[in-house]
Amino acid sequence: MADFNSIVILTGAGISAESGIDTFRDHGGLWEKHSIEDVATPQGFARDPDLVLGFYDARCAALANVEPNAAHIALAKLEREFADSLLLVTQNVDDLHERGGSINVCHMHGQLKSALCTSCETRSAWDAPLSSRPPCPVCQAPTLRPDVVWFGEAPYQMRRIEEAIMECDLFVSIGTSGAVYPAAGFVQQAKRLGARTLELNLEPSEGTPIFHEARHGPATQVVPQWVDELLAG
Ligand code: BJW
Repeated sequence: MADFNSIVILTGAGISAESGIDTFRDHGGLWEKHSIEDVATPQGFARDPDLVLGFYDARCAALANVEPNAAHIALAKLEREFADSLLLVTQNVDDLHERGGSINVCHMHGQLKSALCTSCETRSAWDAPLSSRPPCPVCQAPTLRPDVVWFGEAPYQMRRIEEAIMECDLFVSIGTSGAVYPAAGFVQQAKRLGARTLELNLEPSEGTPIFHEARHGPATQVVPQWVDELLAG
């Protein structure tokens, strides 16, 4: 097995694209169809909660029609080999890493299948529409919102991620444009602390020049190939 003691993998929407989930910034992506300010900010939610709840209800329901792909499955295989020495951090709010077999997934931007109560701040596993204003299972207030991180909000589990980045000797970014912080800054942090850095993306991203190595192509091809190389090496 390859000579790395600790690996951090960051995934973005590109890893789920071939499963049929829209990315955000590609041609035809979500931000061409919806305004970020309207659906991905706390201010947008305050202005028009029905619009926002409908947007996330539809995306949550759509998860029933998609399956994990070869890239998700390859990362689960890698996790089985590296166990606690690998942290899989995803910006994605879908559940395809878990359904692909990954166990220890850090969802820094939250999850579609979770609801956050704005009254008692409890996060509850949730798999039903929120637009009908169901009661919070803990405090009963009808104040559930999607448990996703909007612009201006703090991402989840930042301490855990930063600790893993400090320790890792390999940082791999998969299927993300590198347009959104703090995730976009992880590669620089890892590199500065001495980790080898690798980008796997469909095409060169804004951040490509920062990485030691970049491989471009569809995630379902480049990810399983890289995992096999790493496990053979
Ligand atoms: C394929 C492929 C295939 C396609 N195979 N690849 C000015 C400067 C710096 C920062 C800021 C600034 N002004 C404001 C900020 C901060 C702000 C920010 O970054 N803004 C930018 C616009 C500049 N960030 C925040 O507000 C964050 N919070 C924060 O910073 O809090 C402060 C804090 C920090 C640390 C500790 C404590 C406090 C919150 C960001 C929240 C982002 N939320 C969203 C929505 C989540 C819910 C939802 O899903 O609706 O998260 S936005 C959206 O973008 C979503 C994604 O997770 C995120 C990243 O997108 P991603 O995954 O990269 O997708 P795309 O579409 O951009 O790229 C897809 C890639 O895949 C492309 O490269 C394709 O080529 C590739 N691809 N097909 C392989 N088949």
